[in-house]
Amino acid sequence: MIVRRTLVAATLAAATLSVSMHASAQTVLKAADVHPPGYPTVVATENMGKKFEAATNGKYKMQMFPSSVLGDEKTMIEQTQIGAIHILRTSLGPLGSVVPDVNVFNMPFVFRNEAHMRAVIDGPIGQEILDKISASPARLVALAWQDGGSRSVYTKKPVRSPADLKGQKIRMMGNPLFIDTMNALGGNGIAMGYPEVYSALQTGVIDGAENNPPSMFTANHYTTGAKYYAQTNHLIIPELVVMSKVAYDKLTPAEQTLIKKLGREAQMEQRVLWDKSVADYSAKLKAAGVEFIEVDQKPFFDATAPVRAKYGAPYADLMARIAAVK
Ligand code: GTR
Repeated sequence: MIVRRTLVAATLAAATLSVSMHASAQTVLKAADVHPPGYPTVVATENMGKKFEAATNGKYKMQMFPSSVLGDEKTMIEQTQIGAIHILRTSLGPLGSVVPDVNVFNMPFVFRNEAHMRAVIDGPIGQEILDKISASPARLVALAWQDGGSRSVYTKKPVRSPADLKGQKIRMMGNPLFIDTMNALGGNGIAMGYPEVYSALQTGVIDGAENNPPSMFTANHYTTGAKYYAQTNHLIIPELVVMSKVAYDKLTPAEQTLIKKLGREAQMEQRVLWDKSVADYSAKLKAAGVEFIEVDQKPFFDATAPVRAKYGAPYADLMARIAAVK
């Protein structure tokens, strides 16, 4: 039944796409993001679309569907795979369930800090992971990276060490790796889509979540009583822009090269916007009464060693190459 429904949905989506891509002179590329208008990822992706429109003399126009209006990231990844969404900005987190090779970047403390993560994604290893996504059976073409900063835990009771997480239900992104990470830290990891986190915090279904300051602020999570932001920085997960292979294959070779080039430009543009937004939203959170707690990262790092051992085992060489990047 589920298989049949998926097939019907896929056929309908493909039909819609071919209509939208051929019926008029202008092709609308549907883009999506969980974040609201004005968020760095949304702005950089929109600007990529505007440049693509200008460079193709209006042959293509990108239409952004922000604020999770098309669903959570798991749903949107599926819609992108079948061609119902053409361009998706997503975290690498939920993509790990679809393309397991990307999980190397999803491991806790795999990057020393954000500068290290940026050096890796900008270089050959970053390109290799993009290429693995595009070459996988997932029917996605990885265009470029974006920045999601560092994720830290926020709760209604202050957390200063892994022991303080005991018994706390913490929302994690949908990927078993993250549940294992939270459980290794002593908490109870609960998988949940991003759009549901606010009400789950409000109703007490969960005791906390983990994210970067811009997300914690723009999704209003800080208004639910989860006002202790423990700077664990346990995950530094790059984000990315992918294109549906259905849509990508309809571009001419020159347009394919162009969209990748513009994706790389968006990667650099978003980074500047990102740094500003982390500073701005951290200040806003503090002004709203959120307490930023400095923690000793070592016990968090040590507690998650089994997760790196388990998920990193098939990628020992790659992990050594990541560690060697200056
Ligand atoms: C944000 C990220 C989103 C999404 C969200 C989440 O930081 O930008 O792509 O992954 O976190 O926690 O689901």
